[in-house]
Amino acid sequence: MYDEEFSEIAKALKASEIRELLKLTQQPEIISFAGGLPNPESFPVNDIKEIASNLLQNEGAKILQYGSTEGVNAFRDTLAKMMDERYNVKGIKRENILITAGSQQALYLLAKIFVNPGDKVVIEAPTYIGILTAFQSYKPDYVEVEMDDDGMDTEILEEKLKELKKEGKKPKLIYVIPTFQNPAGVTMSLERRKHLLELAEEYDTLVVEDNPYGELRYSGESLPSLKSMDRNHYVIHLGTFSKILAPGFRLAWMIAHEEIIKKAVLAKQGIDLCTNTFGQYIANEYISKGYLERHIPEVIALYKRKRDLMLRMMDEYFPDYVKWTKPDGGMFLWVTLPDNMDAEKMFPKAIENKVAYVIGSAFYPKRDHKNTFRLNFTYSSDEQIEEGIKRLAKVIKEFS
Ligand code: PMP
Ligand code: G9A
Repeated sequence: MYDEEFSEIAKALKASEIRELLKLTQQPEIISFAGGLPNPESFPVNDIKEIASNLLQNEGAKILQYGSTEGVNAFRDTLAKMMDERYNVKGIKRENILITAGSQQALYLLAKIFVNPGDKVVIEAPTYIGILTAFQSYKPDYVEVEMDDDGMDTEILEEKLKELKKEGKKPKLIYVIPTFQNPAGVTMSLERRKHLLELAEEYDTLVVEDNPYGELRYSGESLPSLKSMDRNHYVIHLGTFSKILAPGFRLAWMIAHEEIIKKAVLAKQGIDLCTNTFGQYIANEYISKGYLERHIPEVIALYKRKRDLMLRMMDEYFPDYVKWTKPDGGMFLWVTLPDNMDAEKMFPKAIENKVAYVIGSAFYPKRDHKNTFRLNFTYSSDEQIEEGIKRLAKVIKEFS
């Protein structure tokens, strides 16, 4: 229907696997390890109620008004301070920060301002489904770089950059989720972080550091963000409140060179004029009162318990021909079945057994690597994790 009316871009739009799965897994009897949902127990409802009602009482007129496209100034200043004090990112000014409606919107803005059809964009393989959705209308040509337990293999990246250079090509962006990657759960080592930045400079290519999970570390040593090591404005850093406060706010921030922020602001003006002002004032208070600093350890304690439980259950119940990553943080782990098993074909069996995951091929632009899938360990209750892993182990054994 409406074939004559819909644009070429609209005709080419495809649904995000995760968004579609969310509908399916909302059935209450299914235990879902699919969506990357925070646990609702982690939402600080009472603190937000207190802040919102004080704000409404004292500053109602201001906080309900339209705001500037860049974001509320006081909030941007708070974020600049937070980037300095919490993340050791120095020299950030208001002008380097754009507030976006989730980092999903930041990804969309980056596609809009950087990508022409056929431009090379380097991604980790596997990568976040949402970048494939955000970039789809801009038709990039993806260059996939494999990962191992230390994140993106930068030796392979170097080879690929060299090959491209020989052909007279240079990628527009290198997109990475260096810390507790979605979907693989792995973290890029310090050596590779340094190497990646050296390559960015040598090949004069921008790096997008998407960092929704960096605060959620349950074990191991913390590592510096790429942005904190970036001396020459090669890194565009994306942060979000979705996983440390609540995704319903749709609040995130982009940090980049002023000229990039200016262009992204122009792109955003045509999309939504500005990000939700009320939410920005609430989040600003939440940080300024020290609530965020107090809250993050609570989220970490909850998710550490869930990660440990899922790993323990998998150790006990999964057959030994199945392999999986052991994440030090974040929300996901990545499961690899033997080569001859197809997690896509197994999926209906999982649903019959009332348990869900995301098929791994959805995280690859070419939809290969069919023997893999992703599990989320943060959303389910402890009882659901125990029962769900037993169900999944049974499905795998019956299917193999
Ligand atoms: N990037 C990555 C890697 C993600 O995992 C997510 C959410 N799952 C997002 C971006 C988008 O998050 P939001 O729009 O809620 O900030
Ligand atoms: O689409 C969503 O709800 C965000 C979740 C992302 C993910 O599961 O990776």
